[in-house]
Amino acid sequence: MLYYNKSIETATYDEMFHLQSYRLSKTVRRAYDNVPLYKQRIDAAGIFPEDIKSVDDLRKLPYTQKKDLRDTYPYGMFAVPRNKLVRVHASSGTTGKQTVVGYTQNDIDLWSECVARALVAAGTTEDDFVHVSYGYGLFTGGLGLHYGVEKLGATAIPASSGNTARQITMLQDFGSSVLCCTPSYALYISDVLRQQNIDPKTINLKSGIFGAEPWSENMRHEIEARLNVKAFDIYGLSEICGPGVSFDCEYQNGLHVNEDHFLIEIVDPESGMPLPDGEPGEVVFTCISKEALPLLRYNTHDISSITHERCECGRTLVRMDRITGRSDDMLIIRGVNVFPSQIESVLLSVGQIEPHYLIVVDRQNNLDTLEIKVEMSLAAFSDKIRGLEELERRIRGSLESVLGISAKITFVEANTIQRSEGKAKRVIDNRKL
Ligand code: DLL
Repeated sequence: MLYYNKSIETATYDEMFHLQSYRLSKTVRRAYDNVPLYKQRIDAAGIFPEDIKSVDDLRKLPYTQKKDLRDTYPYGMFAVPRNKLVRVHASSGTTGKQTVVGYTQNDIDLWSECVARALVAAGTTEDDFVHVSYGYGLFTGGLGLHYGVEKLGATAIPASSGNTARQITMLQDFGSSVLCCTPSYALYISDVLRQQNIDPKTINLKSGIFGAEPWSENMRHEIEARLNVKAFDIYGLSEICGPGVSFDCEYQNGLHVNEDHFLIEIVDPESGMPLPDGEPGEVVFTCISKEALPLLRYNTHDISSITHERCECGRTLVRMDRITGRSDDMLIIRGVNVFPSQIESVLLSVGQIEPHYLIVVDRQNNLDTLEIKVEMSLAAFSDKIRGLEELERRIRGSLESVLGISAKITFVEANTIQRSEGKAKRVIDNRKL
């Protein structure tokens, strides 16, 4: 099976444009009639819902922010009566109240199809046993993947996260061929395999579907080598539906956006103006099929760029570049803008270290300091001091030449940096305390 929904995934530009325009105009009308915040915003913008006739009119609409969901917590932005909801999820967020999102039965069905498309693009078939180690619960990862697996007709193993030793036994015994979890949990699993002297080849995994946090191309290579799998990226966020907003295909060349349901724009973080293909900026989505929570021009603050160039897989769906980070996670160190994923990429290109690191930013005497704690491989750690000095020099040199920042590199022993079963926390910024 090449595609889950061939007519959509390979639609012509005109077909997609017409479908999107039809859905967009209907959604704007529904949002206006049912969500007080949208009526207010659309009135304030001096437009009428019927002014939005096609995708070309998208720019006339006001933006939505996470704050709007918080201000109307918990259900104020739902466009359907509560008895039409079949499920709610919530994203924790580090500050403030949770963001609550809701789904009608149709919303769950379309979300499951989006995930099924991602699974098929990663080579999953009805014959596969899919081990889902994203957390089950209010987080959309576990149930999102689960419903997609069932929609496809493959077999879901709802392992959830935690108890890694038991997960490994299940991977060995249950015949799982696909693993779904965060990239950092995939690494953790590979660590435990090593500790237990289990050859990953003895587990029959062929692929991994990893997402929910930024990860670099070098991290992809690392995970592919350690787990003996092909690693696919999957992106999404609760506010838009959950995992499956966009997904990698076999060419691993950008993530195809399910744009028959979610319109994507890239906007300049400063001016809010939409940017052309190829230029990085903040990712903005408009939901055009969802019933319960039809967010219009929702600014995710994730950073990416898009391309309409044809992909070798035959899908015509617009592609977004892997997320480099969130604009609010960007570190400004002595005036230089850096994303943690860029640091990760440099670290992993140097070799001889484990893919576990912690970035510590501080301010001393009004000057920003950057320390990167890096785990050494066991072999390198027992190496002579001269070898370590040379490695430190190489890492510092690469950081300076690639990112233009200097950093203190501290080597720590293997297995001392805290592992993550979900989204990893890799930055400690003491300046904000
Ligand atoms: O993380 C949904 C998800 C679950 C996606 C499982 C993929 C797999 P939230 O908890 O609402 O939803 O967090 C959404 O996580 O805005 C990004 O900043 C980040 N994120 C999600 N997927 C990726 C990815 C889920 N593939 C936030 N690459 C988003 C980079 C990602 N960042």
